[in-house]
This record gives sequence, C-alpha cells and structure tokens, in this order.
Amino acid sequence: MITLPASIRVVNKSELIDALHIDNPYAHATISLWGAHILSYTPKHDSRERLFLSEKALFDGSKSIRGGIPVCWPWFGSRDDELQAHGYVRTQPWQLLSATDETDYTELMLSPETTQGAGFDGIAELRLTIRIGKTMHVSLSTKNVGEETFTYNAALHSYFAVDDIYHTELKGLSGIYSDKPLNWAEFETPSPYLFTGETDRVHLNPVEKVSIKQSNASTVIQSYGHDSLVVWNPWSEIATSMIDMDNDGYQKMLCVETAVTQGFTVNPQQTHTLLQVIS
Ligand code: TA6
Repeated sequence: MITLPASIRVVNKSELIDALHIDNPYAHATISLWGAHILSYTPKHDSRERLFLSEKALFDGSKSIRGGIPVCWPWFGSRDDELQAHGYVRTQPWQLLSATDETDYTELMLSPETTQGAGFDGIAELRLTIRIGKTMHVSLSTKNVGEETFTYNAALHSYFAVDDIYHTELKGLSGIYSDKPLNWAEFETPSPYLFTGETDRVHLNPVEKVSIKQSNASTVIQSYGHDSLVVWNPWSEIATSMIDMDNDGYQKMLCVETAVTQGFTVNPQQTHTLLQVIS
C-alpha cells in the first residue's frame, strides 16, 4: 500500500474487507477497498450523515455491500441470468493508487483488480477518484486503452440517508421516466415527487442538479457525464425479502443514481467520466 496522508487510517470491516477512514478538517468518510465502495460521508459543518448503510449489510464478500455508493460497471441492471446485476467491479478488491491531503479536501484514486470479465469485451482502464471535503466528489473515469471502440453502461448507485421516506421529496426532476416494475412503461414525473410505494425508475432527463428535501435538511446531488438518473426505493415487501436489509430499512433511504443506461461509446484513447457531487 502507498504511504497514507495524516487524515487516513485503515479500519477492518471484516476478515476480508479493509476500509479507509478519512478524518480531515471538513468531513469524515469511510471507503471500503472492496468495491471502492463509499460507506459513509459526514461533512463536519452540519454533522449530518449523507449516506444510508443497511444495518444488515454483508461484509463477507458474498455480494455487494447494501448501501453507500456501489460502483456499477460495465453494465447497469441485469444483463442475463448468468451475469451478476450491475457488473463485476462492485464485488472485487480495488487498489489504492494515490491519496493526498490537499488544502480543501483529501483526494483518493482507486482502480479495480481487473476491468476484464465475461459480458464485456472492451479493453478499459477504470479509475474512481474521490474528494472528501465540504462536498464529496465521486468521479468514475473509463478510458479506452484498446484498439477497438466499446460501449458501456454504469452508475454511481448512491443510497442517500433520509429521516423518513414518508416525509421526503425529490426536487429538480421533470419529464418522462421508464418504470421498471411496470415493464418499462413511460410516465410523467410526478410533482411534487413523493414516495408512497415501490419506486424503480429510469429518468432519461439528464438534469444536473436534484435535491432530496426532508423536513429539516436537504441533500443536493449534482451529476455530470450521465444520460439518466435512476430513482429507487424497494419499499416494504421487497425490503422484507432481502437478506441484507432491515424490514423497515426502506424508510431510511432513497437511491438517486447518476447513471449511463443508454450505452456510451468510447473510442480508442478516449476517456468518459461520470461524476456525482454530494453536498
Ligand atoms: O438501480 C435500481 C436497481 O437496479 C433496482 O432494480 C434494484 O434491483 C436495485 O438496483 C438493487 O440492485 P442490487 O443488485 O444491488 O440488489
């Protein structure tokens, strides 16, 4: 491992999984080296945890960690029965390439053990760059280092913490969305955007700024390089059927995912970056 700056120490999440805990003048954050999975982010100016992490999240390597920010790549959603949903980099070890304390933030750069896997033929270099400061920047860069063009999908599948999903409003989205539970039928985005049941929607309006409004606070999410925002809450019945989610866990979370779902084509030597900024 590289030499760590003063703000970072290694913590053990399980026998298999180490994480990096960052504590700098602006924020606390924890990042699992398994999946480059951000588990928590709390800016110090308001001491409010921005991310939801399931109390029953598994750290045994059997599946992706439930909550935080899973990195979905090189596809989004299910591909076919043989291949795991949301790609294969969220369930592999990542390596820390660099970590530095800068004036306004701590910056880390990570890469997965491999970008090669069944279901993807591209030759790619993948980097996740995270800046922990008064805001958190999460930037996923995909570089084509091969000689053939490839097309990929991806998502920063962020689980945001909410006090109470029944008193949560998502602001900033409009236009048509495709509804997964209703066989991808298209509907107009509701206004106000409130939550009363299972929600699993791909909004093809790549708006840059949305916010999750709760009674006393708002979390602002800015997105760049995306073609969609995905909004997900499993609600009660599905949450109850999940081994890594409390029955009531759905009341404390809302996924707002900065995503490429329509396929982004990357030419040789080109880089495409998906960025989510959380404040
Ligand atoms: O992003 C929404 C979604 O694709 C849902 O359809 C739901 O399955 C969710 O992600 C969680 O997927 P996971 O594979 O992490 O259980």
